[in-house]
Amino acid sequence: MNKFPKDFFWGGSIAAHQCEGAWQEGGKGPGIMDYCTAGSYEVPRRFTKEHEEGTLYPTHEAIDFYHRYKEDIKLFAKMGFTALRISIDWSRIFPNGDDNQPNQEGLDYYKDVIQTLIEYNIEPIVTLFHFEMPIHLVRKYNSWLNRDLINFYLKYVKTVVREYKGLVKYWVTFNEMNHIDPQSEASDFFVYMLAGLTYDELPGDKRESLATIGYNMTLAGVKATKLIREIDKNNIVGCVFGIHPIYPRDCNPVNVMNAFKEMDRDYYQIDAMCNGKFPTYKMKEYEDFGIHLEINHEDAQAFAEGKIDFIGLNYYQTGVSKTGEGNENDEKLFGGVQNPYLKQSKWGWAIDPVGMRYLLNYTYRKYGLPIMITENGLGAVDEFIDGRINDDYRIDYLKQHLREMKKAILEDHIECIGYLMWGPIDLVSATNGEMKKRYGFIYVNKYDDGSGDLSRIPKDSFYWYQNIIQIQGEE
Ligand code: BGP
Repeated sequence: MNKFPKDFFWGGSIAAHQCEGAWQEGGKGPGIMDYCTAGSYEVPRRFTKEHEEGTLYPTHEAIDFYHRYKEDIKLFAKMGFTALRISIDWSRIFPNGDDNQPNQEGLDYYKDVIQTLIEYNIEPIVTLFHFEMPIHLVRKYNSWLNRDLINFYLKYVKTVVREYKGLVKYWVTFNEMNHIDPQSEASDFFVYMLAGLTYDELPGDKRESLATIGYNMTLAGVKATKLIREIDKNNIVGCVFGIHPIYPRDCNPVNVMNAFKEMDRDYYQIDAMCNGKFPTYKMKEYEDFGIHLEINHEDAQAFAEGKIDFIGLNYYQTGVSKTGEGNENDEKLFGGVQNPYLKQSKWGWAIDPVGMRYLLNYTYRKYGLPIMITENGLGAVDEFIDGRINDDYRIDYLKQHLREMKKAILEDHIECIGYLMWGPIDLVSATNGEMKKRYGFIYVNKYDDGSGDLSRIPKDSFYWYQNIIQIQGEE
C-alpha cells in the first residue's frame, strides 16, 4: 500500500492579483498590486504610487480569470482536483478599505467562483490576504503601521466569512507574512507585497517599523482566527507561511548554529499562532534593538484565543546560511549561498525535494498540527513544439517532491493533509511580474508584450497530474 491517504487534498493554489485581471471592473477599488510595474529576472519590478501608463500590464489584465473562471475550474475538475486555494482580493469587497458598506458585486463574484468549485466537488480553500489590499489604506492610514488596520481587516473578514457561511470551511488568514522581519534586511519586494510601502518609505527606525508591521499582522491573524470560528464552529482556520529551510554551509558548529537561527527566524509568527502567546524571545530580541512593543492585556487574550487549526507551508527551495565563518566571498543568492549539491531553476531557486521532507518534519515536530503544502512548483520557460507543450522538467520536479512528501507521510508519520501545487494555470509571477516564468499544468496564451489570445492549452504535465490524482499518488 503505497498510496497517499484517502481524504488527502489534491489540487492547486492561485492568487487573485496574479490571475484575475479586471482591475477596474465589478466595483473593485485600486489595490497595492495594481501599482506594480512589469519586471523580469534581469529588471526587477518597481512599485509606483502613480499610474504609469503602459507599464502596469501584469495585474491589470493578468490571465483574465475574472471572466474565464468557469472554463478554468472545469479544467481543474478534469484533472481531478479535490481542492483549490484561491484568494479574495480585499479591494473587491471594500474598494477603499474603510467603506461603510461592502461592494455587493465583489461578494457575488466570489460567491459564484466558490459555488462553481463546489459543483465540481472541489473544496474551496480561501486566503483572505495574499498581497492584496486597498491602496487607500496605505495612503490614508499608513498601512499596518497603524493598528486601525486590524479593525478594517476584521470587518472585511467578518463580511466575507458570514457571506460564504456553509460554503467555505477552510480559511487562511494571511499568505507569507513571515517575510517581514526586523532582523533581516527586508527587500522592497516583501515590504511592498505585505504593506504597500517601499523599504525607503518606512518611517523612523526601519527595524521598529518592520517589527510593528509584523506584530500588527500577527495580531490581526489571531483575532481573525477566533472570529472565523465564532461565525461557524465548523470552520477550520490556518495561516500560510513561505519557508525555505536554511542549511549550514558546513559542520563548523558556529555555522550550524547560525543556520538554525536564520531558519528559525521565519517561525516567530507560527509560534505566536500555535502557542497562544506572542513569543517572549522575540520581544526580548526587539528590546535588544531598542524596540519596545507593547502587548496589552487585550492583545495577550487575543493570542491565547486565536490559535490556528492547521499550518500552510509554501515550499520552493532551500538556502544555505548567509552568515558564518568562511562565508565572506560566496555569491549571494535569494536563499543564501549556492548549494553545490543542488541544481537551480532558471530563476536561481535551488531545487531540493528532500528539503520539503525536512521542512515537514521540522515544522510538524515543533507544533504537532496538521500541515498542508499550500504552494510548491517549478517556474520555467515553456515552449510550444509541434502544437504540444512538453514539460517533462516540471513533471520530474513535481514527481520528486511528491515522493519526498509521501515519505514524510508514510515513513515519518507527519500529518500532511494536502498538496496544492502553485500556479496550476500559468499566471503572473509575483516576484518578477512577468508571464515568462510559468508554473502551470495549463498553458495560457499570453505574453509579456501584451499579445496572446488568452486561450488555455493543457501541457503534458496536465495529464500526468490527472493520473497521479486518480491513482492517489501510488507509483
Ligand atoms: C510565493 C507567493 C506566490 C507565488 C510564488 C512563486 O511566495 O505566495 O504568490 O508567486 O511565491 O513566486 P513567483 O511568482 O515570483 O515565481
